[in-house]
Amino acid sequence: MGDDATHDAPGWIGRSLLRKEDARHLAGVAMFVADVRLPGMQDIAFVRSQVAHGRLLSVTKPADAAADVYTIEDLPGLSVLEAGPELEAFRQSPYPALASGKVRYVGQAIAACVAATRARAEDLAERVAVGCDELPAVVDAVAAMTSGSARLFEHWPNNAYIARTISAGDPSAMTGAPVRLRRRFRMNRQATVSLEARGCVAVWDPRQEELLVYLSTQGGHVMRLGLSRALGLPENQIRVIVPDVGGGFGGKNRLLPEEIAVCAIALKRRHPVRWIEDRREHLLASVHCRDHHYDLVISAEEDGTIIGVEGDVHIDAGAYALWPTGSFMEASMAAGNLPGPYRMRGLNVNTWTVATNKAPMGPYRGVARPGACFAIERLVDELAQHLGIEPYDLRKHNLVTRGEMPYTTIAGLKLDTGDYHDALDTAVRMIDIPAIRALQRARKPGAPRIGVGLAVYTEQSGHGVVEWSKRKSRIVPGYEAANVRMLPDGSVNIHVGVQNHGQGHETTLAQIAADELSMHPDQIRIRYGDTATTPFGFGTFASRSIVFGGGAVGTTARKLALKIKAIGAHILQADPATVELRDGHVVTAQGSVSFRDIAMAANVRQEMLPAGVEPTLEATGTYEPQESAGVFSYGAHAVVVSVDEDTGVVKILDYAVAEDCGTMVNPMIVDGQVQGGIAQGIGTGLFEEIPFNSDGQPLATTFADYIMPGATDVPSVRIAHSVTPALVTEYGVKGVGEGGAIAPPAALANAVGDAFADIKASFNETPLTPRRVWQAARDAMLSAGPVA
Ligand code: MCN
Repeated sequence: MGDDATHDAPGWIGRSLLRKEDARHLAGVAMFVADVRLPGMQDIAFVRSQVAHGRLLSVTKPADAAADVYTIEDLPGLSVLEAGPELEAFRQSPYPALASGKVRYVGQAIAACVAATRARAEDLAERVAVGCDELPAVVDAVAAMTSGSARLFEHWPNNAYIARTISAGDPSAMTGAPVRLRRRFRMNRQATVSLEARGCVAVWDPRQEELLVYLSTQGGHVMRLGLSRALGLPENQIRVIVPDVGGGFGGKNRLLPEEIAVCAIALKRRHPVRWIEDRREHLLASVHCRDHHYDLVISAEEDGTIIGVEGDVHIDAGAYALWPTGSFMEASMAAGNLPGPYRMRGLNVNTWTVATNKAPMGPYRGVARPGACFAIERLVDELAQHLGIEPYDLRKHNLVTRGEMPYTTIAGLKLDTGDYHDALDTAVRMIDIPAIRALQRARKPGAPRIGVGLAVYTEQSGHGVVEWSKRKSRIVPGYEAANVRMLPDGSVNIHVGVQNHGQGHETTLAQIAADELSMHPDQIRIRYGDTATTPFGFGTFASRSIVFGGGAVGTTARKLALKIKAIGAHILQADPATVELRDGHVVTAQGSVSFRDIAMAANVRQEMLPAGVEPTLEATGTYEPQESAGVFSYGAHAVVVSVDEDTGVVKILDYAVAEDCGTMVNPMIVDGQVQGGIAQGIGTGLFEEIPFNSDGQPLATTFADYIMPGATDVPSVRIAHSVTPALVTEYGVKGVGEGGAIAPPAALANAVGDAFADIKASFNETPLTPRRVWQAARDAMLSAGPVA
């Protein structure tokens, strides 16, 4: 493990150590699901629906290979999982492992074909004939809620999974406000596009009498629970191994029907089967995300004091809710985060989570907050423009101050610690707004337009039992567990329930344990991703691992440290209260004994232990923060763009971030998380979109049509950190995994808006493709009157 050059912290926490896991990735010797090779393994290819909505009439198998083609009728005994929140008002959308009766989106799996290779399985799939009676497709979430719309589920009264109103404060203050601006915003549908797509290998192991499943997921234990329920197999007869995972970003935190089908087929065939999702399947039928519609009014005083926000939010959640929790958080989080980091007196938002004939929606980095941030930060800029105030000044006027912390927003979120003004000031200083204003004034006709955009965000992280049970989640991830074990040679293995899939936990969790045990992180290995060996845990999502997993590792290592001290003191014949741990030794003023000798005694020389002390050096513990409503990281993004008026192409000239995630365990990893999140936020803001035609056919199912930001589109972001430790977590940490992705769409749209401020063009739909930018500018020019 490499060391950092700039370390000034006393222990291992705070050091920019190189990531332990990178060596195998750089050498190309990591092992992903697609690298798993089992004797006799065969491949699965799915027959998928060609239509968005239809009644399934027949599935005809080729006569010479009928036994290798599975429909839902061939997999009896599977249970359909209830998914979504545990709320009576939430309507169930039964999602069978393979289509039954109806298909509800293009790409829904209808049959599974097994063959020696994927190519042969695909050939077989092509020979399966599907008879389908096509029905009108529901493709627009707002229109889906009108009375004439076709219905996805006949037993529902309309197409809403759930409709809720979030209301707080004084509605009359908003309706009677001196300034009221109404705007519509749209954040279009995306895929999660992890580098590694989905994958599942399954085989019945007759020796262990268990189903062995290799799965690319963000949480093996929770997926095992889902598989157990769907397959009707006890959990102690399912072992889920999660090898290296090439990113998940939220999408791999849901159980797919394909994964259930693969396991069910493995139980029938008694030889290993696998399904490796290809990129087309990923874009077509994996977890989709974003897809928000906002119709909002911001109300304010003439001096720019924001009064409140009201209006409608429609979330296009696609055809089914995925296990365990579906997409239900999207609407409540979108509405709950609309006030952002601003003081407000009123909030009144009607939300609908709508079923449409599109692939099911799931969480994606930031979950709802990129949409909410886009809406509120665009509203702030629109209000600033309307009132003739600098957007920076309007933000300063309304941002919650450090002195007001802890501050409960009008939506009930408790912003715990931090200084939003300082973050904004820092980002603005880094970007030098006066210099940009001077550039804008000096612009020659025909030259690209320059604009600067700001966005401030908060990132709720480390939320536990209070928050998840308030949301009526089926799974309440209120704690994490760790098992810390010192082996006879003094080296340490730590098994955790969180699931590293790119975040660097092998390094950061080792840094925490290294501080607690006073030993080198190289001697500590973090192990995860195997339900047979790790304690139960919820996995990695919601930027929770540093708070929960880090807390579990730290507090459990601390427990073990006490035992190490007791044994060491006994060997040194010293009072345990007088010894301390130092660099792999228990030391007193008189002498020291190494962990190696202590571990030998504890594990294989029991006679050396003090009376009453159990052998072995092992501790298991769970951890939850002192308060479970969450701790809020935050930051301000400032971006400078140039826009070509003739083509609408946006280029990023500079990008600066001021962020605060409390104590940083590994600042280099934090920077990487911010930079990576921003790359994805740029994708949302400028490039990525799955449009649908009126028949519900997706129009971007390859990388030729689904545009990802490339290396030249993502700038090297300048990042400034401030550190306001959280008060209720171990070490004062707050999560950081999603923050980078929240603000970029808002900051970019504000920058493009600023570039066209003279003609008051509005850029309120993402991604800001060249066509959309050109069109919005054109519309504004035309409505401004004849061009001089
Ligand atoms: N960290 C730190 N100090 C802090 C906060 C975090 O050193 N104050 C480090 C942590 O130790 C960890 C990393 O930063 O190594 C991220 O920690 P955390 O914010 O707790 O987030 P999680 O580890 O729980 O990861 C989940 C988060 C989410 S929700 C998405 S989505 C996302 C993200 O992480 N998906 C990712 N980052 C990703 N990075 C990669 N490479 N791949 C993904 O799929």
